[in-house]
Amino acid sequence: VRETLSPKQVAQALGVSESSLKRWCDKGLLTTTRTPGGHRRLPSEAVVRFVRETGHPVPQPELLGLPSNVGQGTPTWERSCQLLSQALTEGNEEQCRRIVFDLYLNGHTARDIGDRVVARAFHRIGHLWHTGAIEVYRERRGCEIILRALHELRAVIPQAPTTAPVAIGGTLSGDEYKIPSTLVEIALREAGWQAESYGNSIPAATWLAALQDVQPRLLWLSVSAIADVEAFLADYDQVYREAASRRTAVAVGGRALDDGVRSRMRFSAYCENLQQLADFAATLYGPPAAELTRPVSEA
Ligand code: B12
Repeated sequence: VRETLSPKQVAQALGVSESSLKRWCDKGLLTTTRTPGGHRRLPSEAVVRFVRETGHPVPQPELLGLPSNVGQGTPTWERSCQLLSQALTEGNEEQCRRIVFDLYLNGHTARDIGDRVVARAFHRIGHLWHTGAIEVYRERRGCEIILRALHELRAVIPQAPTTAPVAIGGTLSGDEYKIPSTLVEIALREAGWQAESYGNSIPAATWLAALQDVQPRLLWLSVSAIADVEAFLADYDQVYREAASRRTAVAVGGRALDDGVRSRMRFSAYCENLQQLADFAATLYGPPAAELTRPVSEA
């Protein structure tokens, strides 16, 4: 996704004249910036926001750096999930990007896309792998593809102001699962936070240093794999205690946190999905609702 665009590029992408586009900019419907030379530029996130709010068609999405044929038709959750798992296992990257951006441009939230399409598609893929229906390389390649698409999605989510609270997170030692934490970061950014994922397999000691240096309002830990429960609980306890002593909220989630493990942990919130995280995060910080005013058809 291109970072900033010229009025000409945006007008062509939206299939309107340059003068109509400039009128919309003057009316404040589209945010613009100026180059040092005084030329108007449009941040791509502002263009995406305009399309999501107005439902304006995008006949040439490639000019915005978006997948071709995006924004045509109204996608449904079930169909999107089915198409995504198929495209991921086939390694069809363009189709994966299209599915994600179709939903987003249609006004759906990134957290719903994560919960209702990405997570479900990977659950299907996990099942296909488990039953021997697909080779493991298809699953791994699918992970790489979705991570690239999610980074593109992240790039069009409006940046939070520097006054917004900071959230950091990732996984503890031994947990290589990248998709959940990437989704958490995106969901928190969408909720108006300055959220940054620090990545995977981070030892407890260095989380303590991060809590000290960054002093976030919220720490999230995603837990998809636990090799040794006792070692995990000892690591986690250190991190939780440090966070609690700094009044940093701790949100946890992930498929490895079964009842037995969870009952031995302390946390501010345990979330089964991104919607629950957004609901919890809103109790800590509530920026003016960034939700769309346009009604979105229930897919
Ligand atoms: C991709 C994958 C991997 C990849 C991940 C690569 C990467 N770069 O991320 C890697 C290579 C690490 C891997 C390895 C293995 N895997 Co694997 N893997 C998967 C797979 C297919 C997808 C995982 C995923 O990312 N899902 C997408 C996310 C978004 O979904 P999610 O985790 O449910 O997350 C949602 C919620 O849980 C929640 N959430 C999650 N974390 C958090 C955190 C917070 C703060 C919040 C608020 C919410 C939240 O929000 C998310 C969105 O709704 C799953 C299948 C499945 N059912 O998920 C198998 C699966 C988890 N793997 C499995 C297995 C067996 C393995 C291996 C043992 C295989 C092997 N023999 O080597 C190893 C073990 C690794 C280990 N150390 O434990 C099994 C586990 C079975 C079991 N009983 O536990 C599964 C279920 C596949 C299967 N059906 O058998 N795997």
